[in-house]
Amino acid sequence: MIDIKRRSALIVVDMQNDFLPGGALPVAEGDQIIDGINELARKFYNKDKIVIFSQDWHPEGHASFASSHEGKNPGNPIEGVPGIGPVLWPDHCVQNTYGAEINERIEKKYGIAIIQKGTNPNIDSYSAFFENDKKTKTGLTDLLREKRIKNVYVCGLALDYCCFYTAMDAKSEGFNVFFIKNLTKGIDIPVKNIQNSLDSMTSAGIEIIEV
Ligand code: VGL
Ligand code: ZN
Repeated sequence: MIDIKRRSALIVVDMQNDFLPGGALPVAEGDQIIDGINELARKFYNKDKIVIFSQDWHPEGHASFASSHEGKNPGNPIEGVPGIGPVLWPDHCVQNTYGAEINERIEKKYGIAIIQKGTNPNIDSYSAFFENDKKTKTGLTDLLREKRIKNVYVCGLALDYCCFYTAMDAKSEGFNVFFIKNLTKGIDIPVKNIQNSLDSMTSAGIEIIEV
């Protein structure tokens, strides 16, 4: 197991039933990272370290759902709708449904906060820091600064969407960022999206690590 730096936050991204096998937008093998996340979260349950969960939390009829667009299916590309895309999704993580719940096997007791995102019906929010318009804040930066956090570790689902954007925004917000590759799984749509995401993070100065 890695040596975790002082003043570190672990962001556990979207470990919700809809992103797990059997869910509405399942990430292949998403369940295989649960035990490892719990084990790591326990190590962050410690002086000068914190754990934060994010939760995709859409209203019914959200603009990222294919069902909200006449003649579109999940996976279809969408262009020209600000804050939405590059593809449309099946209905998922609708507020107050079972699919939106963080999976019961995830040890939520280690967390100090749950950041909900994607609540604006017209804009998606892949990142736990900003909505996809890059303007509307979730409050995560302020929370981390208030807790005097310097280092952000990212794990969860999905590698090439919410984990990727969360890590990139953490970096641009001035944190030192570690992306825990073996505690995340990807969607890989469009093709090569996982590898492209990893390459972009490396170029941005994010350290890709395994624990
Ligand atoms: C996510 C697609 C749509 C994610 C959320 O958590 O990675 N992906 N909404
Ligand atoms: Zn979503």
